[in-house]
Amino acid sequence: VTRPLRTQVAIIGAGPAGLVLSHLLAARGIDCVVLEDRSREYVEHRVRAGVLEHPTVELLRAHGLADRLDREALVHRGVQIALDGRRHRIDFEDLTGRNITVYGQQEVVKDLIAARLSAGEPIVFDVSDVRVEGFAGDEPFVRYRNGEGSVTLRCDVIAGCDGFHGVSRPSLPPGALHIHDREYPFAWLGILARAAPTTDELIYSNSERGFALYSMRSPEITRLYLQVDPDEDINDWSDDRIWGELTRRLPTSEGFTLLDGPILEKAVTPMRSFVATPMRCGRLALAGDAAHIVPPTGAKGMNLAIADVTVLAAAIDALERTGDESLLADYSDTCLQRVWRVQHFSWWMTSMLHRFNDHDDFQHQLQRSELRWVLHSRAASTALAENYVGLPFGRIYPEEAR
Ligand code: RFL
Ligand code: PHB
Repeated sequence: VTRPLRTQVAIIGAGPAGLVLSHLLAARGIDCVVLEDRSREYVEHRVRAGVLEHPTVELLRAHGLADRLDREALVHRGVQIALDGRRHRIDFEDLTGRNITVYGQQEVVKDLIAARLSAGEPIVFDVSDVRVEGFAGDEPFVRYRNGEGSVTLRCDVIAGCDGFHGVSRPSLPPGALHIHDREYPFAWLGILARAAPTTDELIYSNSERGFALYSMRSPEITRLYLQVDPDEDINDWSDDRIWGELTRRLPTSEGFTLLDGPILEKAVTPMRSFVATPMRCGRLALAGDAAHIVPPTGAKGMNLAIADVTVLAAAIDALERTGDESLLADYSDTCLQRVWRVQHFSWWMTSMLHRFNDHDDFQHQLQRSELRWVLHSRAASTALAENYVGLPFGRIYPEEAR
């Protein structure tokens, strides 16, 4: 057993939320320790999201964290949506003056880890038995084990950035949280393939056989997804079956070629909408997937995680600098404005693009009508574009009284 350590902020989890928070705090001269239960190797190679919103890129740039991103990432000025094999383009630049950036989440994570370690700031990987305690009062602490034994880390605030399966959310007292959630009758089978992308934009395809998404990571790597049953066994999907199904669902007859290649990675991801409220209990604040999950159709999860921690960093700054707890008290309400907007957008994109119950013809006709309206009306396309490129961080309805 080692003697208790002390820091200003204990951050649980080295995903996008925890790592970005560590940089935002460092920029304000606030000390923190990031605790991660996986290895550095593991978190740097976990394949996940790929789309960065405009405000996310601006934030990374403003903190000097976008050098490699600016060299290597792909800027997309719009997105394509296919219906019945016909492609339509939503032009983000024209509709909003903004764009999105395609850059793998694990690349963001690598850059954030490298920048923090090279500044000599701590990230403790491979910890175990993490426990968050004392947060109902103003002397919270975290207990964990590392190679040397059991450690107690005292702090002013604990940031629960440990994802959906972390320890922070389950550590709240029973009854402290209200859970709002929804499950969908499908999942996504995602692959990463060594094959050159043949368009410079993503294609979201609503087809009679189910949803498919054409995305990419680099000029050599494509990222593709298929709607499948939630209990689908990945072993039933040979590479040939995957490519065959992608060919049928993507708009391949209309001047778009799907190049295949070796599949480097495949996995089935369940789809879920989930919000735990409030996002704070005393000195424990939840951020990112620890507090909420969105279905991936809107490409929002990583961006929303980063939006949360910008609010949290400002709240912790006020507390540390002047003892003012009011921003921390408002943290949950401030975040939830944007969280619910993004929840709605992600649910809306999911509902417009997937194949639902075959027997509900009325619902099916409504879905097609809505999607056609979005593709043909400038007002409706603008609504999609504005949400997709990313709403401002912080309070999105600042005029509403607190
Ligand atoms: P993370 O990334 O899950 O990080 C949490 C970290 O906490 C660690 N951890 C613990 N550490 C210490 N002690 C414990 N007890 C711990 N328990 C867990 C974990 O190892 C991990 O390192 O959460 P964070 O930071 O909130 O970030 C959220 C995002 O990762 C997530 O929302 C996105 O990946 C979602 N997502 C997408 N988001 C986008 O913005 N754009 C996309 O295009 C997009 N596509 C996707 C996605 C997620 C997917 N999957 C597989 C879930 C596509 C997929 C397929
Ligand atoms: C991805 O490239 O992984 C990706 C892109 C768009 C989404 C979800 C995932 O909506």
